[in-house]
Amino acid sequence: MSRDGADLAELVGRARDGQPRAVARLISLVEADSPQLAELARLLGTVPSRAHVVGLTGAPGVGKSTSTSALIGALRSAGRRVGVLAIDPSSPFSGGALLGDRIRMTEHATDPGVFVRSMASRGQLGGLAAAAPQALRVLEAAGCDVVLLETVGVGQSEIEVVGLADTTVVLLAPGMGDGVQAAKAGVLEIADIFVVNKADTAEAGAVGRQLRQLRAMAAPRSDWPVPILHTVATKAEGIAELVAAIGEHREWLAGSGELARRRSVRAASEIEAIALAAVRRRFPADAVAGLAERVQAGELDPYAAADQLLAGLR
Ligand SMILES: Nc1nc2c(ncn2[C@@H]2O[C@H](COP(=O)(O)OP(=O)(O)OP(=O)(O)O)[C@@H](O)[C@H]2O)c(=O)[nH]1
Ligand SMILES: [Mg+2]
Repeated sequence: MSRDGADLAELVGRARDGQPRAVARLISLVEADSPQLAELARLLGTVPSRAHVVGLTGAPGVGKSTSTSALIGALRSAGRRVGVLAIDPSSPFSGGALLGDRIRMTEHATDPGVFVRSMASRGQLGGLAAAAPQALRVLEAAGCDVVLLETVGVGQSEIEVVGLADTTVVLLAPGMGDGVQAAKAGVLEIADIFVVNKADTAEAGAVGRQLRQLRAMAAPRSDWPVPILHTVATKAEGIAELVAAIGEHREWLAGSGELARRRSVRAASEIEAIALAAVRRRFPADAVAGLAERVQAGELDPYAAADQLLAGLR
């Protein structure tokens, strides 16, 4: 663990040189909500981000990790430097490490142009909103052109992760029971690209048809025509088309002004999360516990208690 600014600057320098251990240590600092994060942000600088952040989401077992691995292969062949951030919002511990381990064990393990890190939610106020953009900046400093954000775990957390991406890829697959069901439950609105994975299985055609029907019924969110692609991630089939669609979406984002809009929304959540965490850190020790006792004893209502807490900050 680096102890002072000089060490941190050295670490950032090594990350910029693309040293995987330095990248790993910086992302660990981010994950651990280190007091050095403000200094880290300063050292990383404020240039506009070049890296394209691509979120992959979908039900468990749909093929996110397999697709991520296939995408890394295709992007590397095209000479791009790739970062992968596996995010597990459901757990305060690194459940996502499983994915990192899996990818590290594949053919990309020794490739110096690939950085794979997993990050758990800090389980705090706006944990991910504050932590993930900073982790993305670290990966970008290390020269990543594309960062793949893979969600681990399910639920409304997927939506939170989507807020971090420039382009959101929603994966469906036959036999997941909830494939198209998930699409009905709001994923339709967040997808920039649909992928029907496991196209080598019998029911893949039916999933594609149902999805096309749903897409036809939904009001278009923008003039971006959301494509439905079919892949066999295990054989990297359809992955070139997916890479092409991701590239086209990136161009559309830039040309339409939507890229700047999405990134402003992301920055707003990040700023709020940082500010709220800073406020929380300034609560006097045990102040909340003391007020809570008075609320439960019926001496104080919770709004008055919150006012007292905030007044104590000034
Ligand atoms: N037949 C077939 N199997 C696939 C395909 N893609 C992935 N699989 C298999 O589906 C299983 C789940 O794939 P993963 O990539 O681990 O899925 P995931 O979405 O990352 O799963 P979680 O991380 O648990 O949510 C594995 O056994 C894969 O080998 C495909 O295109 N066709
Ligand atoms: Mg996975």
